[in-house]
Amino acid sequence: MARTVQIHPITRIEGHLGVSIDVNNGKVVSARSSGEMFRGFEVILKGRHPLDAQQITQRICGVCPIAHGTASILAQDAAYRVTPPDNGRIMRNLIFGANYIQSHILHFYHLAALDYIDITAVASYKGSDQRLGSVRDWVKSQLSAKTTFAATPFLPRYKGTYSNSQALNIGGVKHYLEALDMRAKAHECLAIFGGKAPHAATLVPGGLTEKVSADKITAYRARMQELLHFTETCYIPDVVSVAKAFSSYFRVGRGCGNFMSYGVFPETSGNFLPSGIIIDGSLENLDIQQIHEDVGYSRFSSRSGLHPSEGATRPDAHKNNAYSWLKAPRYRDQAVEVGPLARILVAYMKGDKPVKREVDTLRNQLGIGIDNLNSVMGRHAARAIECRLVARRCLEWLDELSPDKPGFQDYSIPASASGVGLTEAPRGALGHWISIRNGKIDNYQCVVPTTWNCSPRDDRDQPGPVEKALEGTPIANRDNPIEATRVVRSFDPCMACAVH
Ligand code: NFE
Ligand code: MG
Repeated sequence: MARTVQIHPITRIEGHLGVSIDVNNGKVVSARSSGEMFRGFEVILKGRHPLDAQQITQRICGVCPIAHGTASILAQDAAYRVTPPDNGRIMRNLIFGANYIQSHILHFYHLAALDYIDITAVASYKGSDQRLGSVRDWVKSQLSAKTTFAATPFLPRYKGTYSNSQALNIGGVKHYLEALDMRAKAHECLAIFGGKAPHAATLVPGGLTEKVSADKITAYRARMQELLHFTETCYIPDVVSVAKAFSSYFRVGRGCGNFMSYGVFPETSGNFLPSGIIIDGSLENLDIQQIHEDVGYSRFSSRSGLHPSEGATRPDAHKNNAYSWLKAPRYRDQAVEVGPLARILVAYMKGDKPVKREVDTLRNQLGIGIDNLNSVMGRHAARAIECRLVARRCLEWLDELSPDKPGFQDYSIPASASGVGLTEAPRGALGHWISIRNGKIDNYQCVVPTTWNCSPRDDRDQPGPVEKALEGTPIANRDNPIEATRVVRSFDPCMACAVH
């Protein structure tokens, strides 16, 4: 008989996620993903001045604020019919690119790597690195403590198989510490054109309020070169080492098989990472009219199945059968996975040359097929190669800036207007829908990456992408469901965003 195992809360993710899995004969037979804690940003925004939106929505999250700020100003660009000049478009890309890199490094080292790297191996570290020495002394004190561990990001942890390579374990912890410095550098890049980090002050419809100058370009370039170097010499090699040591995870965590990208980083024509949807096994152009959000199992009494342009958010904490504060977004009634893997697969299927080169190099290194990317390790690998692609492109964008030209195009705000802003947050497809009446926000709806990925069942009882990916996961020990947490973390969930 199936036994239900609760993993609640899931640690080392952003926000409050509970997962319940039914395990039978050593495998997950069904799963439920619950987003906890109502937030209410869509309610807060009603009646506000439209220009408050890009500041308020950035507060949905401290990890991907630029994604929300960007979606908001794109929605307003559309509503006010304004097109930013090239400098504005490029500075927006530079801010967003820095935020991507910060987020991807955070996810691998500070959230996911400890599922694979054995922190206790540092107890035998004999080298002279001071910071590693401090970690060693702390690990030793924890291992010899008679009482239970204090809760930390490292210990306690689930029992399970961790890496037995000293090089990977000690190197991984060393890079964990260096990654903290790298994230600070990425935030500095963001602040050079964003004014401050994490929540940028300069994002406005029509472009950006910051001006281009040679010293800003130089300051950004120096830091971005370091970030690219770290990505190429630490992040990608560490992901490859983990992937080789845990290669069975190229067959675990297979998702729903549908992948969507709205496209991101606008160029003079098209996007650096293209839009598209892989659905029913083939690549299609996006049609955002096919998006709706169900609330059959979500704690909302507003109508189910609404398109976001007419979306409604009425919380109902005690609704029968509801088990999540996430709505269930669907495309043509189907669950869809979003995120770096979706972006990379869409670009790959579109024949994007730089993406194809990265993916095929990685596949040769690891001896895997394209189908294996739909997995736990595939998601980590896609995120790492995307980090390199974005860092390289950021360096090129710097050369496209013109210090003597403006970054902002003026506009006026109509009394009534509406617009949609579609972009790709680090975790996947993000859309903001704004409608303005009498100069105030009449309705504002966000459909967010982790809402797609961690959604509960829809009105047709179809599971969300994470729920689906958990099905079939082998669980060696029901008291230590480490395999399930590896599946969930591979999606890099952010419940703060997902609930919004
Ligand atoms: Ni709070 Fe976010 C990203 C957005 S995820 S991290 O990336 O939008 O739902
Ligand atoms: Mg919403």
